[in-house]
Amino acid sequence: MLENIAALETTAPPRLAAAGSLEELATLESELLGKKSVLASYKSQLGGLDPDERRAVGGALNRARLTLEDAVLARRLVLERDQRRLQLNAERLDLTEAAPGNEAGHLHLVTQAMETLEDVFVGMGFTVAEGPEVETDWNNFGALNFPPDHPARDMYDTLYVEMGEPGSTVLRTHTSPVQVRVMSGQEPPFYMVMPGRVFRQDTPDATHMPVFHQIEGLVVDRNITFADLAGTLDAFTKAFFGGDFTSRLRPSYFPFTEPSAEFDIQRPDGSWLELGGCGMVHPNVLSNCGIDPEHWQGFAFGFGLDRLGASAHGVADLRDLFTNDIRFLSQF
Ligand code: FA5
Repeated sequence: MLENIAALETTAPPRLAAAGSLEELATLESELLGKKSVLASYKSQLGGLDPDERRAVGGALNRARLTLEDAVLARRLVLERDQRRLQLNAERLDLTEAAPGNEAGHLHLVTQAMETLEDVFVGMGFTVAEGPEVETDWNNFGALNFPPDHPARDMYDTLYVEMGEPGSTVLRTHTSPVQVRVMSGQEPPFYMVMPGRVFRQDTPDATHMPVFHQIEGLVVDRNITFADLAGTLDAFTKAFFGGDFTSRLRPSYFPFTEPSAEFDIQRPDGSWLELGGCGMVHPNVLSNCGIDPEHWQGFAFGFGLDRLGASAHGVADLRDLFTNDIRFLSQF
């Protein structure tokens, strides 16, 4: 028995190490260590041996079992690692290498829309600013002339962050708080655009996402009128979409602008698309940011970038933009 066990301890590990697949390894493991293995049968015969022999054979059996189990484990780790590597290679998506037959990665449709918009406004003399996605209630609402508990706050299904006093910190619901950051502590004139990600408790559907993108515009200078706003938006429409697009303003309401309007563009086929809101900066907002409304006037606007990018490419459902299916995204 002892000789057989010692022989097994020498011959079994190389067999296990040579197993070519996890299935082969499982078969060998059951043959060498399972209920019908030589080791198991010797173990069942231990009771018939005299005490000295039993101790010697029992010890040898335990050592052999441990050696074989170690060999199984070592081989399993190698085979599993190889299998993972094969799987990773099969699923690998190379977005960086522009080799023949291998398409190079490119910017997401919404990022493209954002960068094009920035370029158009930079060409019109604007500069670009950014703000944080986690905001104070004051910057997102208070400074923008939303009184506490005012029903206008219900226009936005706000996501609150557990930080500071309850209700004092939000995921910004629009890019308008960046206006507050730009105006507070700086002297006008301002000609700025502010792109970024915003958050609302909206259920995803064809035209709504809980996380989406806006670009904010702010102009503050002397003698700025509503005509400057209309003219700027029309010049932007022509520069971004081309000469065969026109725009219109419809009366609307925002607490931070007065008067306020919705800004729509008309496509060459005659259909209208709502791009966002705009208006003359409310005097209370200027005062809240330390700017004297007797001396300075301004206008602001905020466009939804996802709807803009989607409709520019005939994408009917916003959700398709964010499922990250490379076959879909590579079309744009
Ligand atoms: C605003 O967010 C205002 N801050 C815009 C503004 C700025 C007005 C400056 C005046 C002055 P509104 O909630 O309407 O307004 O959103 C603006 C645009 O964002 C909408 O026209 C739409 O294009 C887009 N939008 C709104 N909610 C969603 C959503 N859930 N998913 C995708 N786009 C959205």
